[in-house]
Amino acid sequence: MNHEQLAAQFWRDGYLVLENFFRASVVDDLDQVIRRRFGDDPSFWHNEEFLTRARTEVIPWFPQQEGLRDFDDIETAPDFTKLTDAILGAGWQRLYCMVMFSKPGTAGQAWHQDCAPENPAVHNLNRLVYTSTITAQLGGQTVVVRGSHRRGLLPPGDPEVSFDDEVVITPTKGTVVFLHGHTWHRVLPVRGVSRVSTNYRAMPAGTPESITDVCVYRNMRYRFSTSSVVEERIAPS
Ligand SMILES: O=C(O)CCC(=O)C(=O)O
Repeated sequence: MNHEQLAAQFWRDGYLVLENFFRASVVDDLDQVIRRRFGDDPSFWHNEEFLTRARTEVIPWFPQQEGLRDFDDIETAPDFTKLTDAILGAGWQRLYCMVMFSKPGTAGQAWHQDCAPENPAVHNLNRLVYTSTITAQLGGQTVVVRGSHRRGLLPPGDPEVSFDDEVVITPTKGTVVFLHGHTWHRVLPVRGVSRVSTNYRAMPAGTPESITDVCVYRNMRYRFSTSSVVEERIAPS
């Protein structure tokens, strides 16, 4: 694996898709841990205002913060770390491991940037691991706008309307997606079965740990720590 070449591709496009990065046997075990934890019909974690306004129906879980060690091996896998070194440079830090679960028949995630893009040097890095295969039929594909990590603020507008130049990613089991926090991205509605992704978020040296507290949607900026809208970007309907 040529880490430097892949890092250059990441910085050109704002994302990088690596199929078969992890063996099925490695991610199958994690998928079972995740699905056992959530069961068939978990309750939402975010409040009603967020679910409605953000058009984002996802339930987060931070397993390492509960002392679960099952998620550590992936995080310390040599190529995973070396690629992060090549992308973020010396002194980068891990943020947290967040599993995201969406029930069938839910909205997915509307367009967002994980953090404010005003300062291009201050950002997080999503390191998404897919433990089960997503298909167009099942829904839940991840959609990005190539190069948008260099285009500044996600334009205000309808949270879910397509961009002409969007790219739809349909990850298979074992795929890893590295995604810049300023890249405009979303998750399509989930239809067939529940959808799972596991995000080992990281950040460059010197980035504040609160980097992902305020998320930018097309209709608002939302602060997770206080569960509040901190900026209306279009008039609420
Ligand atoms: O689950 C995915 O594919 C995307 C996750 C995402 O949008 C995020 O973590 O900000």
